Order: sequence, then structure tokens, then C-alpha cells
Amino acid sequence: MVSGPSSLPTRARRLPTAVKIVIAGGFGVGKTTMVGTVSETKPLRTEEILTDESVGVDDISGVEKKKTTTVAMDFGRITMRDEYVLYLFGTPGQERFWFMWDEVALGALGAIVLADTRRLSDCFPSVDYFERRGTPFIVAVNCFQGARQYDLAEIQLALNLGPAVPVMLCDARSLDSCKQVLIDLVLHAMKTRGLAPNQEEPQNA
Ligand SMILES: Nc1nc2c(ncn2[C@@H]2O[C@H](COP(=O)(O)OP(=O)(O)OP(=O)(O)O)[C@@H](O)[C@H]2O)c(=O)[nH]1
Ligand SMILES: [Mg+2]
Repeated sequence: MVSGPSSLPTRARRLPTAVKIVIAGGFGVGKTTMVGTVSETKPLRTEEILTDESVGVDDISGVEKKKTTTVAMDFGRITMRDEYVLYLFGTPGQERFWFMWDEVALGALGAIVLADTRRLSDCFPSVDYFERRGTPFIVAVNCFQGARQYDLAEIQLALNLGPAVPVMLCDARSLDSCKQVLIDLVLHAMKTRGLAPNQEEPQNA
């Protein structure tokens, strides 16, 4: 007897849920790095070389070794437990490209605001933006070498975040660390939006 679709196990019948996630934050905070670390496909990048022309326009203090910058967006994809396909959109960090944020953020389930404690105030515009839009977000502090370590509570206070906004440490170069940030964001966004997760929560991508 040939089995019809109705006899397949539930997991095999369900298509993964497509979810759009935005990765935002200030200039040079590690957005492109994070998308590249987790993407299971070759990430799309729109990097341009920082030239002398940008001196005085782009503030590269703290990231003086940075040679390129995102001018439109990053794009990558990661599947979690065959349940969710996360489409990752990294925003351009520099102020002169902020006009693109509305396009990038449209329809997103939630956002990661990456922060660098050496230049914490650079993530204020991203925090303000997602607060105003009502998009659930979490703050992930990318731990650059040499940067002073702060308590998460100190960072929460410094960014004037409500207690419901999760703050966590991460390393944008580490796959496990980036996956954990994504899992925390998806769970937070679903809870905030009152959505029920698929049968199993997206743990252990
Ligand atoms: N030590 C350390 N360096 C990092 C980390 N993440 C990124 N970098 C480096 O920091 C620089 C900035 O990284 P990008 O990923 O280009 O930053 P971005 O946020 O995409 O920058 P813009 O698009 O220009 O705003 C690069 O030289 C990375 O190699 C990190 O976790 N630790
Ligand atoms: Mg970038």
C-alpha cells in the first residue's frame, strides 16, 4: 500500500516557517561578520572600500583597521531544526545609508541590535528605531578583544532599555554564539508578538 501525505509524520509534512530577521547596530560593530558566520549559503555582501574621501564623514574611531563598509545590506540564510528558515538582513551601519533601514526592516519578525562597548552610543539609533517601529529586538554585545567588559545590567541601564529587552554577550565570529543569539531573538519575538512556536522550540539549530 502506498502511503498518502496524511500518513507522513507531522514534521515531514510541514514546510519550515520563513522568518525575516534584521541585524542592525552602529558602524563596524560586526553585522557583516555575524551574517557571514551563520549563513549556510554564501552570504550576499555589498561591501565598498573605505577611501580617504570618507574621512570626516565616517567615524572609524575604535575600528581603525576597517577597510570596507556595507553600503546596502548583507543577506544570508540559516535553517533551524528543519522548522524555521531564518532570512538574515544586515543593515548598513553608517548614518549616510540609514535611509535604507525601512526597506530592510519591512516585515521582520525581530531584530538583533549589535553593540560594541567601546562605542555603545552608536547603537542608540538602532534601539530608537526598533522601539518606534514596535519591532521586538534584543541587544547582543559583540565582545571585541581589548574592550572593557560590563555587566549586562550596566549595559541595560546605559542604553535605557526596558526590563523586557534581553541583553546578551556574543562573539560575531563564533557560529555557536551567533546561533544562540538568533534562538534567543526568535523566542523573544514570538513571545512579544504572542505567537506560538512550532511544535518544538528552535533550540539546537
Ligand atoms: N575582535 C573581533 N573583531 C571582530 C568581531 N566582529 C567583527 N570583527 C572585526 O571588526 C571589523 C568590523 O566588522 P564588520 O562585520 O565589517 O562590521 P559591520 O558592522 O558590518 O560594519 P559596517 O557595515 O561598515 O557598519 C572587521 O574587521 C571584523 O573582522 C569580533 O567579534 N571580535
Ligand atoms: Mg557591514
